[in-house]
Amino acid sequence: AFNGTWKVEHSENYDKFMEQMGINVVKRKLAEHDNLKIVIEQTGDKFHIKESSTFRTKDIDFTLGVEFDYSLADGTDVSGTWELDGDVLTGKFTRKDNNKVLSTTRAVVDGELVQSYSYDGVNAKRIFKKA
Ligand code: MYR
Repeated sequence: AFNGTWKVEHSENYDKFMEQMGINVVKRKLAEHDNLKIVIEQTGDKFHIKESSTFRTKDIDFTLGVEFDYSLADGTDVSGTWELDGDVLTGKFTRKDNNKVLSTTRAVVDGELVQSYSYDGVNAKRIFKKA
């Protein structure tokens, strides 16, 4: 269900979320228009993700339940896991600089990929349309 090419269509409360993450206003303004595109290829419990945006392109490989390292687009390093809860991917990532947790989910809702983000009490969403 997750497989395909997904392009960000709109975001909700993403600026506040990034602010809580400690990202400065200049980077936040750029990030609001990052044209994020993710290509997801799931094979069993293995995922290959190609991320591209105005900031970078990046290949990510992970296996459900297995911890991996990832760097956010602003350079913040995190480590954590994705799990599948029914039809919802649930990610729990810990920042290496302050040990705070960033929680995220991905679910396909009415043909759109909805990704939620939660950090330090602030929630946001990004909604992606299939390309
Ligand atoms: C992936 O599955 O795409 C890689 C792992 C994702 C880890 C968590 C992503 C959170 C991204 C939040 C970006 C906000 C910038 C402050």
